[in-house]
Amino acid sequence: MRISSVVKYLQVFTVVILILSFSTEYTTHSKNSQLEYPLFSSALANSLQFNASNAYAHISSQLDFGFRVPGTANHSACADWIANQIYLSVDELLLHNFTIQKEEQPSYDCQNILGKLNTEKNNIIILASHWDSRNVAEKDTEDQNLPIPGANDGASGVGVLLELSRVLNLYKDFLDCEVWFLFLDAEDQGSSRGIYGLEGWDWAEGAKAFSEDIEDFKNDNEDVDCFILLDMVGGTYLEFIKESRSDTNLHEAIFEIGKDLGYSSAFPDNPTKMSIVDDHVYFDVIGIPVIDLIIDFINGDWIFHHTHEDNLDNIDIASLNITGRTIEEFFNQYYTVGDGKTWNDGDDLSTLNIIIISATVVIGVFVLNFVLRKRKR
Ligand code: 1BN
Ligand code: ZN
Repeated sequence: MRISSVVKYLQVFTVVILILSFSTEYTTHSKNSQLEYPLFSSALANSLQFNASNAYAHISSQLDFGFRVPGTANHSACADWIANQIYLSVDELLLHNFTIQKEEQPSYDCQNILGKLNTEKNNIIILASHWDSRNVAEKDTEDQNLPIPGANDGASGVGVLLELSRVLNLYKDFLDCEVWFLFLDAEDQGSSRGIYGLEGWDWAEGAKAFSEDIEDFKNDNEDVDCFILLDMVGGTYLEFIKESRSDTNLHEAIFEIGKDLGYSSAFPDNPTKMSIVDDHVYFDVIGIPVIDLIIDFINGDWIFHHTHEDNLDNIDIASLNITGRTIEEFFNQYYTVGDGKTWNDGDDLSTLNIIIISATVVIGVFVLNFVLRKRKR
């Protein structure tokens, strides 16, 4: 056989190997999407501890304080309540006080609330939600300048986090991570449709302030693995989106767990893609893998965003259950002592495999080519 033919065969072989290695990665993904999901909760979901009735009661308690708008007595009373509640289930409670003062406007006292569980561990998972409620109802047809209850937009995430803190505290000795329960203030007072919640404020002011000071809250030997934001997780017709800044591996891991638990309508195969300014943005900016578990509040079926009807009537306890159990199972699968799994190595490993195989084959072709040419001479 002539040398040029051998080299040609090898080149074809290289292309075949490359195609095969890419298709291996593809089949890993498509296999998952061929699973059949049960219509209702699976046996696995039923074995979890998250109690959605507790989360619902926490939402109701927050609404009892009235509107949680910065600068009001309701706001500080609710902050104290959240701090007391989270303190029941964590090792350490830290308060991050900050002020917001926009030109010509008064200064507002704000507070992020941080509960730390398993402080002896060095890898941190941040579970976050905003706790303030919006001062205006710009999307309502009436009383646009009056505040909204924020049952879903604010209180739902807090309710789920408080219940998750109870559950994770139950089996904290089996978790090989530290968990931060982070309640962020001043998320919801930015401008929409030309109307500010509080004059001149940006969205996610509390997250920005905390991300700037995060080093004051952690030791040098600690690292944040990921940041999971729960925002509007308790409404009827729950259907999560793929937010553009959300880490792809983290998003896939959480969606796969949700589907495996039987929650395929909340975690659809082809989620709506959207870009949303929310608390997670500032944690992405400082290099932490993030996910924003949020609905399509613009074109989705939950139509009460920034209206007076964002109240308890439009909360669905099933949605709280879906969100809480999915996050609980995320800890079971990825942060249980001895499981050895991480949510962020799947695709990286496949990519590494492809690079190694490709490099080996290409180098092999060159070496063979070189040897055969030498022999010919
Ligand atoms: C998201 C949830 N946001 C507030 N609550 C931010 C936002 C609201 C961004 C409206 C764009 C439009
Ligand atoms: Zn909002």
